[in-house]
Amino acid sequence: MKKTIITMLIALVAMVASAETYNYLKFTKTSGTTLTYSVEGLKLTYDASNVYVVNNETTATIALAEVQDMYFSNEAGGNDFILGDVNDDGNVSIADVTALIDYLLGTNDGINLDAADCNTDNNISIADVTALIDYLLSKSW
Ligand SMILES: [Ca+2]
Ligand SMILES: [Ca+2]
Repeated sequence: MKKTIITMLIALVAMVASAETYNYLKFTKTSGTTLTYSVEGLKLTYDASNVYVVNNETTATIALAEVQDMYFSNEAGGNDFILGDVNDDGNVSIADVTALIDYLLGTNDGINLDAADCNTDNNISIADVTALIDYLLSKSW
């Protein structure tokens, strides 16, 4: 019995040690998209409705109701996202234009920043709103 407990303790320590080597925290959302955050400077807080992710690169707000899974991984893999699906609901619509404009106005920080960079210049700006509207009208990027 004592041996079993010691073995379990060693296994536990090994798990903790290996957890420290993971480079990314990932979230799977109910919409099916995966969000990936580097653990560099990672700080996680939450309240009754949201989880707040802060690391050296970004800050993000994720609604708890939309979180299906949360896990650590060494796979960068980038974020799975649909370009233009700013509000991360699984499709690109006029609601994404609204979400993007709200973000630019500073009234909505809960958007998918990868999906919001519609013209893929690594910067979220009014040009992305234009690109998104063009996409909605033409259905091609
Ligand atoms: Ca959307
Ligand atoms: Ca952009």
